Amino acid sequence: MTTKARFITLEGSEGAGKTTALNTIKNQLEQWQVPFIVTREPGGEVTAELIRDILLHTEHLEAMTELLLMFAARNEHVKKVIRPSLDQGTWVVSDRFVDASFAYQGFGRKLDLALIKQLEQLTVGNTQPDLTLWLDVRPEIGLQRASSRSEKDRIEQENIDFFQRIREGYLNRQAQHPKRIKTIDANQSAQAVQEQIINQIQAHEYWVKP
Ligand code: T5A
Repeated sequence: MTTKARFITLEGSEGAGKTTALNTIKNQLEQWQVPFIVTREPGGEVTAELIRDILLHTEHLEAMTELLLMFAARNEHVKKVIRPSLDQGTWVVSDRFVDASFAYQGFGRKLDLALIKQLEQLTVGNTQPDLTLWLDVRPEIGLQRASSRSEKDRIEQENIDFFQRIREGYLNRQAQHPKRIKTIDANQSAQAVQEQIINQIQAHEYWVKP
């Protein structure tokens, strides 16, 4: 096992099962006895959490405003929480990160991908995840699961075409970053999803000895 702190992110559309996946990752890191924090986006830092509230609960936001607020929150999160944690040897597990902006704002809202790339360079820089687990669920299954929960936030109220485009966005990101982004078939049972996650974490080339 390497001693360098690592950065793991979880991605997926609504109802993909990120909550269960987070618990599985936490258990694995506890077993490895590495120090870690669990955080989320949008949010994960005091000001970023305030921005999250605006993002999820404002009745209407222009797509460009949504994009800029996502990155404003991310800038606070990266500079004040993620980077300092990694620098002091603490692993970071984040429920969503920059891939979500490409999928949701780029593909979902059809905003310019080159602009998103620029914003990524400005805010994230080289604080890129070492491993991203993308929980790939068919939108109709994910939305059905998510509907069993309480009130929908602003983004969850979008139609199925929006979530189809988000899936295309994640497929596109995975094709561009095949070593970093590992696909988990999240249409399966919770137990089967959990097994895939454990396998991917244990097998990941960055920290497992050959
Ligand atoms: N966003 C975020 C952007 O647009 N751009 C960005 O850059 C970023 C960072 C955040 C929103 O912001 C958007 C994306 C989001 O719309 P959020 O609440 O953090 O909002 O994100 P959600 O995706 O909404 O997260 P959730 O926690 O709501 O979804 P999960 O984690 O995927 O769903 P989960 O784990 O709660 O599961 C849903 C239900 O399904 C069941 C669970 O028990 C639960 O009841 N379930 C399963 N059932 C059967 N089989 C399985 N395998 C199951 N897995 C889970």
